[in-house]
Formats: sequence, C-alpha cells, structure tokens
Amino acid sequence: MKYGIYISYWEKEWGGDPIAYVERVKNLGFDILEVACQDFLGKEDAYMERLRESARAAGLRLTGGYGPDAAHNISSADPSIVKAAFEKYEAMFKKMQIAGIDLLGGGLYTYWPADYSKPVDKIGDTARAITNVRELGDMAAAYGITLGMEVLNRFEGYLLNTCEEALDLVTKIDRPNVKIMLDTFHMNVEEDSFGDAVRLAGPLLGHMHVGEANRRPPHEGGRIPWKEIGDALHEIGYDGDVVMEPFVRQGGGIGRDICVWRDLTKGEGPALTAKLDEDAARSVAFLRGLWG
Ligand SMILES: [Mn+2]
Repeated sequence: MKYGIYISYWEKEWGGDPIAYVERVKNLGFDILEVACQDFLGKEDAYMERLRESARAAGLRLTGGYGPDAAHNISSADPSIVKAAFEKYEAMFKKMQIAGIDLLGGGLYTYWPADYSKPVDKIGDTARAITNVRELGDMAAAYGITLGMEVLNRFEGYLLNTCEEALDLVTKIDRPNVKIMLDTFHMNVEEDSFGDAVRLAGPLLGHMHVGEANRRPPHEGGRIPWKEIGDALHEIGYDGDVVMEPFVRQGGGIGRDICVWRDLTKGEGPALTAKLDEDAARSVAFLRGLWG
C-alpha cells in the first residue's frame, strides 16, 4: 500500500498550490500527495507540467480529489447541469493527464455537500448516475483515469451511504475504471462493521480515505479500529492508495463545507504549521507500522 495526504489539511480554501507541497509531503514520510482538482481549469497547462515534473523528481505519486457543486451534478434531472458536469470533467481530465494524475475520487456520481432544503429523488438520481457515470468512466478511460465513487455519510450525501449501496451502483455501472471508494470518517457513521465493509468492496475497492471520527489524522488510541481495517485490507489483497484526509482548521471555504465549527489545532502561524506537520508525520508512521 501507498500512503498519502490531502493538500486541504493545511489550507483554508479548496485548490491551492500543490507544487509547494511536494517536497514537504515527501519529507514528512508520504508516498502520495492528493490534490484538490476543482480549480484545475484555472491553472495553466505549464503549471500542470511543472507539477508532474516536481512530483516525479521527488518520487511522489499524485492523486486527485473533487466534490462537484450543484451546478456540476452529473446525476441532476436538469440536462443543462449534466452537460456542464461533463464539460467540467473533461477539462479537468485533460489537466490531470498533463499532471500525471490517474485517479480521481469523491462524490463524483452526485454533488456535494447535499442540500436538504431541496427534495431528494434517490431513485431518479440513482438511475441517472448509472447511465451518466458509465459514460463518464469511458471518458476518463481515454485519459487513463480511474474514478473512485466515495461513500458519504447521510449528512453529506444520500445516494451512497454504505459500501453495500456502492457495490450495487458500481456493479451496475460495470466499467473497469469505476471503483468503490471508502472513507473511515463516513464509515464510522454508517457501517455496522468496518472490516465487513472493506471485505464487501473486495476487488472493487479503488481508493481509500482514512481519518478519525472527528477528522483528526489517524492516531494510536483513536476511536477508529485501525487494526481491524488493516487486517481487512490485507485480506482482500488491497494494494492501492491510502490517503489521510484530516480537517482540523476552522474558517474559510473548507471550514464551512466540512463544518469545522471549532479549532482542532490550537493556534496560528509557524507553531501551527510545525504542529500540523508533526501530527501528519506521526500519523503516517503509525499506519505504516500497523499495516505495513
Ligand atoms: Mn473522503
């Protein structure tokens, strides 16, 4: 397994400057930097080339994360929104290909976070997700990209809350590059058993996010059964990416979207940066030691 971290751990706004994190993340002990892709359209091709080169030079793998907004919802009942979604995905895939990013994960089959002031049409959205993500998968395949359908907790999404639902959707989509993606933060809310969920995904597990129940980095003495999850990953022969996605900073667009209403970091400035780095380095050493 390869271990990574999402760039948004350090940021207050989505996007950011991934090149600035390449050396740092490598030095903290990671194999992967996961980057936020929603603002890729605003980045020059030359930037993507530099990103690819800097990651290659550091020996770091890049993966992508994306939470589509409601205007780019691929399972929308509004054809103009679906069209906008496809156009944005294709433009994003082009940028990803230049940067050498071959995996995109998130609530790609829907939009995020769900707006529950609007009616929920789970049956209609599911039918459109099957048809449209199948087409999206074929589009992604042309760019050498695999898509992870992230299972989300009920407060953030309604189409896939459990691995069982994801297995059903991904099986019906039936494309080799459209996979199940699990996140321990969401699993903690919805799954009866972490280990059973991982085993149920089996060979269809394509990407994995890890984090504590309060979205701190995984740590010894935390509340998530890390050994059980690691054992299940070994049991299914998972050889993919494990990316931690901690959110501990209050404020900004990230704090708002993730609902961080208290400061889990204590402090600002250089001391905060050093603490975030230290926690990340300790976390990846912990997971590597436990899972190998
Ligand atoms: Mn996640």
